[in-house]
Amino acid sequence: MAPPQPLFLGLDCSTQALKASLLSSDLRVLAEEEVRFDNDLAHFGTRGGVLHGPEGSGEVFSPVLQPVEALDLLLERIKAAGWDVDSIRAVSAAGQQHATVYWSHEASRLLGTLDPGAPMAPQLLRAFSRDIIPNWQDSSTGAECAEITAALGSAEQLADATGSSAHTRFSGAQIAKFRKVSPEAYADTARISLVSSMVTTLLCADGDVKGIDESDACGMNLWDMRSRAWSEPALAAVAGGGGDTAALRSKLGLVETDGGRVVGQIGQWFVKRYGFSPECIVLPGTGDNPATFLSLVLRESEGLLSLGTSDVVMVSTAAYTPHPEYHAFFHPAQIAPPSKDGTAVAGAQAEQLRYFNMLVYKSAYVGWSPLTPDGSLAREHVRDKYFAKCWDDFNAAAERLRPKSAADVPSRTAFWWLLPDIIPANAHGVHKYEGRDAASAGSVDAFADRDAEALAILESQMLNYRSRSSAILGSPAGLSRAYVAGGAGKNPTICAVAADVLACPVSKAVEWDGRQWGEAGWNACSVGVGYKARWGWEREAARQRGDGARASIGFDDLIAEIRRARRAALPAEALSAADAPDDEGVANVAVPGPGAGAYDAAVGWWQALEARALAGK
Ligand code: ADP
Ligand code: XUL
Repeated sequence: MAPPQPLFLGLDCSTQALKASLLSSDLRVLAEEEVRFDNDLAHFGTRGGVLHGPEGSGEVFSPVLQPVEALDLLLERIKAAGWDVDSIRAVSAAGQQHATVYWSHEASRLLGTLDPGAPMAPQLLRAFSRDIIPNWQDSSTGAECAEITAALGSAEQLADATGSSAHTRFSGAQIAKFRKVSPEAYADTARISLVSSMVTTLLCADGDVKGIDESDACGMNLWDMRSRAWSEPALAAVAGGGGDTAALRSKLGLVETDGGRVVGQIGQWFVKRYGFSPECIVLPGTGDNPATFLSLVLRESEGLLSLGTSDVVMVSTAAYTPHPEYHAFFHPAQIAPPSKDGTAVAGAQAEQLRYFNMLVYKSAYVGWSPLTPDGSLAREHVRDKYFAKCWDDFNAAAERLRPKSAADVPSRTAFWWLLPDIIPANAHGVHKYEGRDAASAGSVDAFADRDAEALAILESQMLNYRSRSSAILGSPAGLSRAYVAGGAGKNPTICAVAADVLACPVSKAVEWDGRQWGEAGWNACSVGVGYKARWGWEREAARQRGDGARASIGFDDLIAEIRRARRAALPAEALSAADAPDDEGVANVAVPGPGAGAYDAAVGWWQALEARALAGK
């Protein structure tokens, strides 16, 4: 009998749920399970996975035991669903970015002596020195942000060093606030994890608190991306008390610089209680956004437009181009050389460092509000105001006015900053302009042609993404491909305008389900770390058999190799289908049309009008 095929597990511990994806060796998603915090762990009383501090405090957090209990329940569900956990050979986790977890001095002993006869959560009651995890929506750390900024000099200098200017949700400010508000509990903290490294620690349950992943460390305002070491001035600002950073360094621990390094084996608790194989290896976890980035295997100059409640744009680059407006992170699956503070990577070959940049079009730092985001809710607002709440009417209006040739250069644009946004900084108000000359274009309250309202907001948002992604890439050509995700990514007109304005194909992940091609319906985040688990396993297996070259295969290369093999094995009907994608796993939902050339001439015009709107002129 043929040996069972190896399987791979990705976990996604985000704001509202803990999700699991089970992957085959050729990266097909075989099954998914989830635990939703509000409903499945109702005793915590969360809404949207979080609790709020006193009115006006800006505090948003979740109970620290929530992810631990969720893991207990998830494993029960996986068992009830009959997953072949004994065949899982590697696992990796994703966690909400920025959020910090505080381990007590008892944590190591408790983690190393878990009784497989009982669930994990009741055994870890004393493993934490803080009973909450501050959530990324928290906005209570304005003072600490100012201190960190001052320590580095300015917002520009902080962004230059750590990849981002100060944000209330970032870990550095959150740790500093905890130190001030609860000095004793802070002193009693043995280690500080991010959610991704916390789940990794639980998966190994060997008594060792696992290191923070270098890509996720970039969401802390503490990791100096140029020297690839903890930033001494940032640490000093967070540690306070005359700048003694040694204790904080030891709480933060080492940083994992190789996203595919084996950091441990699955814990005995998992083996004995749920039947996992002791051979199952654990790879470093990473942030939820980096994990989503991995699920699409974004290559240099490719981007992701996540058009949900708010818009998030990710851009993959080979160069480090920090800017206070957005966030720069290290690529989450690279074999980076050991950093000064990091762990060594035996036998691995350093590859060229890679990055991704994230533009978050919402005021997460002032707390979530239904009116805050400059994303779908602004689009929805325009739809409701001018098109009777109907996407079909909105789309028809935009379609009627879209440029039909390169000569059809746009002459109207609109900025919908219903509440202050962060990109660009201090953006507020609604501003509309009509006229091809930016300096003399008239400022109007509403366009004479109502249909222009639909096209103007879409073009303006896409010109924003084109303008800034081109600046990040250092090339006017901008993105070479844009993946779309989120609610508005289902709208064909929005995708078509995106393809025209960005002058590149707009794509989605697709799958052959045995009968037809369709949009991949899986949870991108847990699948992204599932790919990482597969990559780490391939390299570890090669290392064990002494194949040094294979042990340092790059993430993108391995995934491409697997996809090619999978494509070669597809039935003829899949390849001959009218909608068969050129690449296995990736299909274009829109490509630049005859009017796309019109936007080349519009970028500078739009930039000048954005400056006018910011100045309120
Ligand atoms: P979230 O960001 O909360 O995960 P989604 O990704 O599901 O949510 O996106 C929700 C948003 O998608 C809504 O704000 C809505 O405006 C938008 N949306 C849903 N359907 C369409 C559509 N056909 N066209 C444009 N936008 C849409
Ligand atoms: C990103 C951010 C959120 C969380 C969501 O900066 O704060 O997207 O990662 O879990």
